[in-house]
Order: sequence, then C-alpha cells, then structure tokens
Amino acid sequence: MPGNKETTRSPRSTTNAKARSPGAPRRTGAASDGVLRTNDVAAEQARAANDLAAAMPFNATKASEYGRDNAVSPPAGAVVEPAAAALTASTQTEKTGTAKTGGAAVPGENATITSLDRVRVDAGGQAMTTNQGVRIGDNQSSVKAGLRGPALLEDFILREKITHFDHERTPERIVHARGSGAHGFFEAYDALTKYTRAAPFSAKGKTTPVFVRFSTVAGERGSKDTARDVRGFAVKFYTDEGNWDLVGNNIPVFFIQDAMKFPDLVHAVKPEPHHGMPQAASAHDTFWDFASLMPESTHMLMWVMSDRAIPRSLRMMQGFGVHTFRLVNDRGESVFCKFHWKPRFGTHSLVWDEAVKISGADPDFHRRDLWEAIESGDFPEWELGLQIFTEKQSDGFSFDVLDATKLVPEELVPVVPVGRMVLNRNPDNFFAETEQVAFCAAHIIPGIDFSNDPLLAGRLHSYIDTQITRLGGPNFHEIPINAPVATVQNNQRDGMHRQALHRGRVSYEPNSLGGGCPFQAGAAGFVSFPAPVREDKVRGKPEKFAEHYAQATLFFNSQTDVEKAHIVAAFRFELSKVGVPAIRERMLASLVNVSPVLAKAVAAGLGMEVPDALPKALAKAPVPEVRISPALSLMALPGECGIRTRQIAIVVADGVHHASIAAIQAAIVAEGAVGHFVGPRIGRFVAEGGAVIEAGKSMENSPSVLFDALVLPDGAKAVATLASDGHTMEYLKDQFRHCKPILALGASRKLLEMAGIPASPGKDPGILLAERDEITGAAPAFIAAIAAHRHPSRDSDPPRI
Ligand code: HDE
Repeated sequence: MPGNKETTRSPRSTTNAKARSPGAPRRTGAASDGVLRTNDVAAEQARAANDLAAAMPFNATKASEYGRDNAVSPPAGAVVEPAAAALTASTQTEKTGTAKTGGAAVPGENATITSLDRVRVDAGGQAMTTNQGVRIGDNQSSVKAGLRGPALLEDFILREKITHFDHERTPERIVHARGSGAHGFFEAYDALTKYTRAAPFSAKGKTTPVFVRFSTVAGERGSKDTARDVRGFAVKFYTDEGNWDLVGNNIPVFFIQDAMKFPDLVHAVKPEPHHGMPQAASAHDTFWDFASLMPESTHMLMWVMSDRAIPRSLRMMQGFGVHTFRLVNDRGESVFCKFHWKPRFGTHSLVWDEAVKISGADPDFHRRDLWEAIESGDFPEWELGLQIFTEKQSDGFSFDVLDATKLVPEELVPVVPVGRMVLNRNPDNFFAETEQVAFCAAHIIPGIDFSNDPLLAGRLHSYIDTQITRLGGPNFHEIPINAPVATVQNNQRDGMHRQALHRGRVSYEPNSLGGGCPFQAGAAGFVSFPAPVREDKVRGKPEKFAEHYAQATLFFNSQTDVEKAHIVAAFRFELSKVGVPAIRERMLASLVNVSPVLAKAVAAGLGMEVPDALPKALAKAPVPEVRISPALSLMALPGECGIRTRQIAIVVADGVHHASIAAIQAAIVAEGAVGHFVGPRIGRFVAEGGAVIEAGKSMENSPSVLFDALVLPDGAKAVATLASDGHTMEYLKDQFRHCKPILALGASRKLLEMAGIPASPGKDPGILLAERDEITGAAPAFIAAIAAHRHPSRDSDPPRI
C-alpha cells in the first residue's frame, strides 16, 4: 500500500526572518554571514520565502493520494508555520494594518481599515473549506465510481471549484484597463473653509484615507506598463461626508472637447478592429486619421508625444483633475478651481528606446516599481495644489475654462499648495482592491461641484453606467474597496449581490411608519450650486472652443531643447508607423500651425516636404496671456528626494575587487538607493581574496534598461570574464545611449573602451572613473550624477534618442 497516512508537520522554520517594519531604514547589503547582497526589500522577502519553502522540501502527502485506503481516509495536508505572520501576508506595509500581524492602526490614516478588515481573509493555521464552510477532506482527486471508474456528477466539491474558476474574470475596463493601486492618506496643510466646505479641507492637519489607481489608457489589462500613453491618476477620498473621487490624468488637458466624441476617440486609438493590432500603441493609421481630423486634439498630442507619456515611475509624474471644478463654501459662495498633484520624487521620464526595451524586459515595470517602493517604506508622495479663480476672472481669459483641451497657465493663476498625499500601504489582493475599485467622476461631496465643461458632463453619466456591467450590477458601491466610511442610508433596495440587510418595512420616503427616516439632510447635505442658466437649448459649442493651436504652441515653446527633440522623435516614430501617406501629410499640415520648426523637423525625419498649414477653424485667434510657461517643462520639478529608490546595477563576476564595490554599495544605500548585484548568471561569486558576493539578478534576466545607473567593477579576472560576455556590451551601450550614469572602477575602464564609450574624465558628468581605493572621493560625484537622472549633453546635437 503506497503512502504514509501520518500528517507531516514540518518542524518550525529555523529562519530568523522577521517582518520589517515599514519606514525602517533599508539594510545594507552586508549580511551576518559575510556575503554581500543586493539591499532591496524584494530580495529580503525572497530570502524569507525561501526559508519557508525550504522547510517543506517535498510534497509529503503526495504518496497518500493513491489507492483505496487513502481514498476513503485521506490524510490532512502538510503545514509549515511561518516564523512571522507577515511572511505569508500579501504586503509588508502593515503599519496601517490588521490583526493578522498584530500591528496597530495609525490614528487618522485608517478610517478604511475597519471596513476592509471585515473582509480580509488569512488562511494561516486554517483547514480548507467549500464556499459553504464545509471542511474539504481531499483536494487532490475527484469522486469516481471505483478508482479507475467514471467521475461522478454528484461531486459538489469539484463542481463548485471549477464553476467558481470558470467565472474568475470580470470584464476589463473599456479604457484604463491596465492599472496599479495603493492605499494612503491625504493631509490638509490648512483649513480651506474660505473657499470650500469639503471635508478633507475642513481643518489644518486633517487626514483622509485614500485609495489611488494609476493606469494606462489604451492597452488591455495585461498590456505593458511602458506604452506611450496618457496615465490615469484616480484618487478615491473616503471622507467623513462620503466618497469623493478625483479621477484625473497625468496630463492636464484632453484630446476632445465634448463627450460626444469619446467613443470615436477610443475606437480610433484601440487596436484596429479587423486584426486586433497594435496593442497599447497609438502608432497606427486609425489614431492619426482621427487625430489629424480633430485639430482640437493638437494640444494634447504635444503632451502625449512628450516624455510625459513615458514616465520613469508612477511615483514621478504629476496628476491633474483636468476639468474646471467648483469649490463651494458654507455660505454658498463658489469659485472655479483646477486640481494639481506634484510628485515629491520629481517628474522624471524614460526615453523611448528605453521604454520599448523595458516593455520586453519587464512589462510590469511600473507596477513593480510602485509595489517595491511602498514595501520598502519609501512611500510615494504628492503635494496637492489648487488654481483658484473666479468665474468673472475666467470670462476675461483668451481661452474658455470649460474647454478641456486648454489649461490655465500657472503664470496666469498660481498653484497654491493645500496638502499632501502619501501612499503607504500596498493592497492585500489585486483583484478585490485594484480591479474592483470603481471610480466615478460624479462622486463628489458637499463643497465641490461641477462646472459646465461638456466633457465632464458626459463622464458624470459614464462611470456608474460602466460599473454596472463591469462589476455585475448596481450594488458595486457595497464592494468593500468602494464602500464609503460614511454611513449609507437610502431607500434603494435589492439588485444583484445586495449586502445590506435593511431592517423594517419602510423603503420609501416620505413615510410615517419609519418615523420619517432616512430623512433628507437639507442644507447640511449636498446642495447643487445654483449656477444660472439662461440660454437656448442647442447642440453645439462656444466660439472660443474653435481656437485649437495657441496652447499647443505654448507647450512646445516652453520645452527645453532635449524635450523638443524628444517630441520631434516621437512624432517621427508614430507617423512613420502610419501606412497612409495622406494621413501623415494631414498631420504634418496641422503641426505647421503649432510650430514651423517642429513641422520641419518631423517632415525631415519622415523624408517628406513640409505641406501648407492646415486651414484653421478660427482665422483670428485671441492673443494669449502667456507665451512661455516654464512650469510646462518636466525639468521644472526635479524633486526633493535625491537618489532615494533609484535602482543601481553593480556588475560582478568571479575575481571582482570586493572592498570597492562594497564601499560604493554602502554609499548609495546610505542615500536610499538600491544597489543590485548583477552577474553573468545569478548566484554566488568569489571575489579576489575569497569574499563572497551574491548576485540576485543576471545580465540576461535584467537588462540594463531596468536600472538608473551602472557600476563596473575592478578586478582583472572579473573584467576579462565580462569582456567575453556578449551581454556586457549591450549593457554598457544602452546605459550610455540612454544618457544614464556609469561608474567604472579600476580595470573596468577597458570595458568602456571596448564599447566605444569616450571616458575622458570631466567631459561628461555622467561617466566617472575611479581607482579601487578612491571610492570615498568618487561616491559623491556618482550620487550627484544619479540624482541628475540623465546626462543628455552626451548626446549628439540635436539629441538623437
Ligand atoms: Fe474616463 N472613463 N472618460 N477620463 N477615466 C473610465 O470608467 C469616460 C476622461 C479616467 O482607475 C471608465 O470605471 C468618458 C477624462 C481615469 O478605474 C469609463 C469620457 C479623464 C479612468 C470612462 C472620459 C478620464 C477612467 C472606464 C469623456 C481625465 C480610470 C472604466 C466624456 C480627467 C479609473 C471605468 C480607474 C475610466 C469614461 C474622459 C480619466 C468608460 C465617457 C477627460 C483615470 O467610464
């Protein structure tokens, strides 16, 4: 008889691994066993997971799956007790946490914790059950009439399991399908009661919990993160006056002016319907056909062709509410307002060649970056700023503030900082939180109201409507991630998946049988701002909307030379993928209206003549108030975080000089960066003198595009090995081409020569040479070079990437 019926309880793991408290300083790579390792939190967690896995070296109950005796009396499954509860948790960011790790909730940040704790499930120490709570004796085999006989329909355990599996997917979002989310809080700098009675701004220091979801727009749920695309920036504030969703983008304007055109825009940019290509890309005929026939999209096109559309990190991009909103105070007075999120980590972007290569090397690049930053306690942070202006003031602007293809230049109306948002907890479950979260532009609270922006009006309908299909009915607000922390009371009843158990027999109002409850709140509740309406009912647009180019020109002219070169290159790339010459020509004709310099450069890149300018909808445009806006350049926000969270590759091989790479790792780790050891393969390498270094990544599994900077090691033997490895030259060439910093120690300068990289010290601040005993002197310059992010001076003029 095969099998052993004893339950195998492996001994408690001997690991010393403990849950790292979030916010704790990162460890350096040097461990107690003397092996030098990468210092990132993912590597620490991987080591803890390894201890757990090692405690179960084989499937101890496998042999007990066979034979009649085991079938009628199956053994219990093997169990290993983790050294710490957090080792089996989804996330280490448990500070805002649950009883699962015993962590106390931090006052003020955690109003969502109670509602989410109610549904958090942790399997630690628990037996497996059906959905009816019946304990499952055997999860390995289906029920059969005899060991070799037919499977039986009565097997409710198999049928329940397969049926649930069959329905695991819900429809993905029609746009913004690909996204990543996180929990956090918003903290008001000061009371803003002069302008608004909105709860998050009611008092200095007040905190409101938030859930944020970032997304790309065009690609499907499984598409790459680094597509050239607008990024969604949606924030759900769980305020004590109900949920407020600020559903914005990382670009302050939009392609179209009226909701009527949204399905057309999305159909044009999505994969073409006959063959379903291309995925997550605007570089195809239908998009540019539509865009070139819709001149109001030109301003947005400038942003989308700029490096804003290929951010380095979701943590390094701005967010914008896009539309003009209203703030309303408790006296019923209203001002107009635009919302801005400014990242503390600064605005940084990829370059196109890098984005393309990353999409192959790590399609989850942004999701991973956000996750790891939060896990490591380096919490992403943004400052919320408001542009506040009166309706009367806006009547005098050269553009219409109800037109979502226009921004209000910061030089015209300054951005006033009003608070900060910190993302300090990863979700426990991607589907339950990030996938099921339902944002809605119509979710506003007392103190905030809509303007008459016709694009916004369409959104107010669309979001709830789409959730009914996507989340299976009208009760999606009861899904825990969507449930407000404020009480929900109304007479809506029933519908698919209803959770609330309403008591009593009254579900109407007015009523006397329920004592009149729930009663309308009157002036204490939401009251629409009484904006006067006195015109004819028409299907049309205001005259000012007909001006399509002034702000596209403002944007282009406000960019640095490098940014302009990248915009030219992006138009060149995208239009080169357009197969119909007439569409390319039409788009070029439109660009002539933005800037003849731009049109000429793009035309040259396509081997075309510059056409005549596209006829304008408005012959005589009003004079713009602002002609150059430095705030529109990515360079305006370098950030306050130095090299924190930056990923540095330190290349190693057998025979490296140990002390110098240990010293450079310690120097960058001290500044909050992650120093990854990358070898010709993963695993251990023996340095000169016998010390051991463990490479967590290989040049094959982690190309250099995944890193912000590169260190080449000293050590003759290691350099010889690296020189003979084909990946090394690609590593170097890509780092150089993408204008990222390289530090070559000692003998490794030979590798620079082999790659044709000019290594004359001082000429390029991003290329540094140092001997093995010069690390103390070299480290500050290297750190400064990483903080500068890129060194475009290295590039030819005009820059070619
Ligand atoms: Fe959206 N948009 N949108 N949009 N949008 C959706 O809602 C829509 C627009 C934005 O992380 C959908 O739940 C219409 C502008 C973000 O879950 C849908 C119009 C801006 C997200 C929808 C617009 C946005 C969405 C798809 C024109 C920037 C992702 C699934 C009238 C201010 C939110 C869903 C998340 C998602 C409709 C235009 C931002 C179909 C009709 C302008 C960040 O309802």
